[in-house]
Amino acid sequence: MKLLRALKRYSVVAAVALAALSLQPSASAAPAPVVGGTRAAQGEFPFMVRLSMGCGGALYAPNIVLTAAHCVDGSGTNTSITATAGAVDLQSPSAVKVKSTKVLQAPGYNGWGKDWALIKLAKPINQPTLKTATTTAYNTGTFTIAGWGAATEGGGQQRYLLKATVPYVSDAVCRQAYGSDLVPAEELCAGYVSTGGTDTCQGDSGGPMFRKDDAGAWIQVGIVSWGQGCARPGYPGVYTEVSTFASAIASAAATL
Ligand code: 4AZ
Repeated sequence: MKLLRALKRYSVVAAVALAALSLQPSASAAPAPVVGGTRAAQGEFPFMVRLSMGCGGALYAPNIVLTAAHCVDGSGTNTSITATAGAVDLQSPSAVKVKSTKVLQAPGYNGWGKDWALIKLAKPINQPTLKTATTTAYNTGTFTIAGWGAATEGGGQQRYLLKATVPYVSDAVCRQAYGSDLVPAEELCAGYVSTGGTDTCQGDSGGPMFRKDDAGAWIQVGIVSWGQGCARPGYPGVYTEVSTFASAIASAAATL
């Protein structure tokens, strides 16, 4: 169990190194992205953010990015993170790049659950924000995942934003994979348990898992957090349960 978490931390560090060293252009017949997905269209998920430490995020407000606690180092002044938004192609001349000013890591975060953090930006990004779930109403169904992370387990980071859909996995089924490593009140699982093949992967951490609400608007229900490898049968992806933390996130955002 500690081993799993150690692997998770290692993979994030590896993702940073990969992001710095080998941002791969993807060919037109690209292999499955995110792991098992396809390329997102320009403007399809305008709230998506790539963070320079090799994580994803979503615009919570024009000047605040919601990401994972394990993507950041603690709380306080931080001008070292660059957020890139507004383009599916990270190398697009029209991509908007904004520096951070502050980071707020979830209070009480110790590597188990509570995997959320906020990053304040030096200026607002003129793109739509992603609404966050405030109740459990949307915590089941089919979810969309997106990111610039690895398209295969151990593979390189992506230049183009990739997307896929994954079904909800119950806590009971998820516990069969992860036992007491899963914190069911704070984590949601998703994936094709029997087949594998589609999942978030290294470098997607911090990005949103989302679906449509009853009004047809995208709503964020999860934050990419961890899992055993990527897209393996029997091992769904684990996501921070946003609805559990909605009020804590709102309170924290108000202090930034
Ligand atoms: C990571 O290290 C990571 N398959 C993200 C998601 C998953 C595993 C690892 C889930 O960023």
